[in-house]
Amino acid sequence: MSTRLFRQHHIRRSQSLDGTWDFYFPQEGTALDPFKLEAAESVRMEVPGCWECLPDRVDYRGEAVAVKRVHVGSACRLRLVFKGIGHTARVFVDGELIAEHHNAFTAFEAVTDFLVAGEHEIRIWVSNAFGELSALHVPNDYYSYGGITRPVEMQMMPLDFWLGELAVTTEQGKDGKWLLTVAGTLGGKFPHRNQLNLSVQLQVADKDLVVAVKRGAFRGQMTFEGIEPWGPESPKLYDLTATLFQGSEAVDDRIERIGFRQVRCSRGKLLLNGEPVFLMGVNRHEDHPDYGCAIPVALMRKDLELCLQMGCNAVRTSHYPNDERFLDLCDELGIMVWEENHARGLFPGSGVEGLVEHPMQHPRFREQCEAVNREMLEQHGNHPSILMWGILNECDSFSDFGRKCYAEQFEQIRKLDPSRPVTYASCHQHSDICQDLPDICGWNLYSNWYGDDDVAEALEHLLKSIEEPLRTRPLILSEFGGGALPGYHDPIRRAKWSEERQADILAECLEVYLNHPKVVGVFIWQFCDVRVDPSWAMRRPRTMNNKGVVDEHRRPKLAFETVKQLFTQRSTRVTE
Ligand code: ADA
Repeated sequence: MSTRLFRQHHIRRSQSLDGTWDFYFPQEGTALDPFKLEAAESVRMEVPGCWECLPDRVDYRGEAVAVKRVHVGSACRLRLVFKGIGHTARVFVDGELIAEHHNAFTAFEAVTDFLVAGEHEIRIWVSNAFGELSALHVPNDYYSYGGITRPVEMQMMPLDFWLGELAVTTEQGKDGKWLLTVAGTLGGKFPHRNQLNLSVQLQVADKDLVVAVKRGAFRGQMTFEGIEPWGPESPKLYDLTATLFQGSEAVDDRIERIGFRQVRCSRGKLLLNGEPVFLMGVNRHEDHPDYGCAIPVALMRKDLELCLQMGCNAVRTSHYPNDERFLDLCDELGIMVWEENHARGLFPGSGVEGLVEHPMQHPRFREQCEAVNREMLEQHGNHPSILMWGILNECDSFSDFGRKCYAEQFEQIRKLDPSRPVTYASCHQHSDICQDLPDICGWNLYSNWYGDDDVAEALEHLLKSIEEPLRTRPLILSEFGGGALPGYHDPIRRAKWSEERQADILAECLEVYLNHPKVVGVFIWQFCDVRVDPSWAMRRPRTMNNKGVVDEHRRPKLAFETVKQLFTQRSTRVTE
C-alpha cells in the first residue's frame, strides 16, 4: 500500500520494503566495491530517504551501497519495484546484478529468477555523482539528492508472467456517452507465449468485459452512460480492476484509479470535457529541509492544502515526474497537473566541465530522455489530473540540433499518448525556433525581477514575437515571480528580496496575466523555497531559490495572501 494511496492488488502478493536499511559509504578518497564493505562506514537509514538528512552527509555527493535482507515464504520470482532512486542504481539480489537504472524521478523494476523459500539479500549500489552517469542530473537550480528516495515494493510472483502496465484513455462521444479504452501488456519472462490460454477481465463501475491476451498484449473498449466526469469541481474517481485469468483461474490482478475526462486544445483555448478552463497554479519542487526530496505523504497533502487555500487549481511538476502519491492526491483533490520530464536549462555552455560543452550532446542524453519520457507516460498516464506533458524546460530550443531533440521527443510522446496536449517552457525570446512543435506555448517571463520592465508591455512584446504559433495555440505563463528572503521587510516596498517586493511583483504580473484573452494558465515560480546546488550560491542567497510564496518550512510569505486574493477572484471556468 505504501507506494500508492489506494490498494493496487488483491491477488498479487506484495510487501513494502520501506523502513530501515543498512547503508555503506566509502572512506574518503576510496572507491566502493559493493561486495567488499569491511572498510566502509555503515549507517542505518530510513527508506524512503535522502542521505543529505544524515547529519554527517548533508552535502555528500558520491556513491553508497544499501543492503536489506528479506524473507521469502515460498518459491517465487521477486519483482522489486523501486519508485525512485537518486540517481543511478544497480540492483543485486543474492550477489547477481539484475537491473540498472538512471534518473531519480521514475520507477523501475528488478526481477529475479525463481528463488527458494528463505532469506535473500538485496544490495543496491547508488550514486548521485554528476558527470558521466547522468545527462539529466547536473548542478542545478534545485538539489539532486542521493539515496532510495521513493518507496520500494517487493512482489512475490509465482508464475513467469503477470499483468504489466495498463494504458487507459477516455473520450466523450457526441451522444454524451463515454468510451473507455484499455490497452495492456503482460510483464515477466515469457509474456509472448500464446499457448497459455490467457484472458483479462476488465471491471469498471457496474460493467465488465473479458478480452483475450494475444502475443502478450490485450485491448478492450467499453461504453458508459451516466458517468460522472473528472474535473476540478468534482474529481470523481472510478476503480478499474484488471484480472488475469489462465483458463478459469484468476492468477494476477491490478487496480488502477481512473477518471473520465477529455483534454483538447481548440481555437487557442484549453478544453477540459469540452469546456474552456483556466489554470491557476504554482511550480513545485519536491524539497524540504528535513526530508530532501523524499517528501512524506502528510507533507504532500499539506502542500496541496496550502495550494488550495491560495486558490490554486493547478500544479506544474517542475522539472521532473513527481512521486505517484502526490499525483494520487491531485487526482483526489481535482488539481490539474502539467507533468514534466526531467531536464532544466540544458544549453551550450551549461555542460559538465571537462566532459561535454553542450549538455544535450552528453553521450547519455538521448537514451536517458527516451527512458524518462517512456517511463513517465507508462507509469503516470492513468492519472486524470495530468492534463499535459511538458519537456525540456528552458533547454536549447534555438539551434537546429536542439530543434531535432524537441521534435524527436514530442514525436515519441505523441505516439505513446495521443490523448494529451504537449508543451514546453521556453525563455529564449527572439531566438526560439520550436514554437510550432507543441500544442501549447509555455513561457517563463520574469518581468520586474531579472529586469525592470512593464509587465503588460513585456507580455505584448512576447505575444508579438510568437504571433504565428499563437494563432492556433493557447499560451501558458509557465513561470514568473521574484525572490523574497523570509522575514526581510521593506516599508517602502521597493527592495528586491523583501517580502513586499515579491508580493507586488506577483500582483503586477497576475493582474495582467489573469485577464489576458490569450492566456489560458499561469504557474507562479514557485511554491516553496528550495535548496540549490552550491555552484549557484552567488546568485542564490542562503544557497536556496527564494522565490517561494511559502518558505522551505511552508510558512507563508506576504505574497501568499496577495496571490490568494487574486486567484480566488478569478474562476476556473472561462466565460467567452
Ligand atoms: C527558470 C527555471 C527555474 C528557475 C527560475 C529562476 O526559469 O526554469 O528552474 O531557475 O528560472 O528562479 O530563475
